[in-house]
Amino acid sequence: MTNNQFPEGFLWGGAVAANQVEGAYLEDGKGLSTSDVLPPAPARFKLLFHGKGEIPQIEEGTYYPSHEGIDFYHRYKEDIALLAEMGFKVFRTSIAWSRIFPSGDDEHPNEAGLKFYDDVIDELLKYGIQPLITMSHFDMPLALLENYGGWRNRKLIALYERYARTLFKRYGDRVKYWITFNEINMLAHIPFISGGIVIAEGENKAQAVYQSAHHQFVASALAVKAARELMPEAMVGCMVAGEAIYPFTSKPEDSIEAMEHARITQLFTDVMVKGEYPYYTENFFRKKNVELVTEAEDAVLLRDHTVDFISFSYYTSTAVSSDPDHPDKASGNLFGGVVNPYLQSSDWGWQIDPLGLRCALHQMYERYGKPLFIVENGLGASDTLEPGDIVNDDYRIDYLNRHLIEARRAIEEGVELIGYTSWGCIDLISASTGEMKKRYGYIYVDRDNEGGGTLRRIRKKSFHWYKEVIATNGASL
Ligand code: BGP
Repeated sequence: MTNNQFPEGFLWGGAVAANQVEGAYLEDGKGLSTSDVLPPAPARFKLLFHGKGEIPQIEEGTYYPSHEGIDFYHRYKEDIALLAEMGFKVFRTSIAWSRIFPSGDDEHPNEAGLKFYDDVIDELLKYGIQPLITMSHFDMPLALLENYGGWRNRKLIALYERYARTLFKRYGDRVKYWITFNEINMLAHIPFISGGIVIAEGENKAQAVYQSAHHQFVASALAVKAARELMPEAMVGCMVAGEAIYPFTSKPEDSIEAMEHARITQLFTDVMVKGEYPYYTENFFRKKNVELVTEAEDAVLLRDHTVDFISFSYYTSTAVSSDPDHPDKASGNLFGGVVNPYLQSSDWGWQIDPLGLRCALHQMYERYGKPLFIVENGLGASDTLEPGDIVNDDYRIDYLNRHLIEARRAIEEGVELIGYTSWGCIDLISASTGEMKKRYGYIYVDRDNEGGGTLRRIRKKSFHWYKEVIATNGASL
């Protein structure tokens, strides 16, 4: 690492997810997925967090932007060419489980679905871009929820393992980097989209959440095991929504509260990285009235098949207060917390904290000592397309620039960071709002919330900025 550059071979790129870009939601044999039945905001919010006690259905008369996405399904060649123009070394996308096994438990995989990802992967490799594949990113076949109850049912472990083995056999010769579940810790916050679980009226949510999480942990361990057998060179990672956590004041009670808040995510990472539940689990579960149902072999599977790297998203930090009546609750932050008076917020209320990224990197590296990969980071903003096809997104450049400088500092300070894929490198459908207008991309997509627009792709100012960052391996920051 010289002249302010990142380490040699650093994996620069961007990230998207199938259900937020592909569209073609019922094409070529794809089954309905849990993300397909989520309407845009405001109706979406309630479903994301709590469900309605029943499985949502597509409502006639409602427009679902995600059903067409940005039409990546048909335009991936044009999009990948633009990513290549920026000099991407890696591109993170997910595979829609419902394209491969439309009902989740079908006897045979859907060849047309498999073929689509063959084509995407080959197109990436044509430009020397490594695919980083998330196997489950906020979607799963809806039939698994209807017929099994989603991840609360242990039977999903075997179905996921079969799905994983199908992917590894098909793509293992070309894909080195894999992630088993996107933001697995978000199960604790948005259980429907994250785990395909609907919480019934009056049900103990924590019981459903942690039982489902346990099943995902075992499924992930079995995927790691399968990867070792089928693709010995592959790297399999876990993925969590990351955050820096601060006590709101120096009051000791706030520190204790912040520590407890951190444990929610640490439980997820500990199991997948260290291979066992952390020491505080028994008490943590007792307080939440959780009684985990496990099988004898689970502990051994978890212990023997831990991940190779830790990937995480980072958008914001969280200030935690012990005062339940604190007047300034953070809005838009899925982690909860209160407003941090030292930080500014995005238009969606997410507080902007580049130094927090450096804290998060250190906290994770100190705890686990494994390679880290930032697989999401970025600013959701509503851009303006000016005459002459110009998008002056200086605010985005500023956000990304400041975060990358902190990432570089963390590397200088000794953290092993292997790559950075900013979120939504091309504009896409927002996961939390289901809408198009919250944009993250270097590439503008001419599409509005109502489905209007030509879908044309336009390079934003940040496109040229990022190209330079990659070309200089970070020295231009
Ligand atoms: C993460 C998800 C992504 C993504 C991102 C931005 O939680 O992994 O899928 O969308 O957040 O969130 P949003 O789209 O709500 O702005």
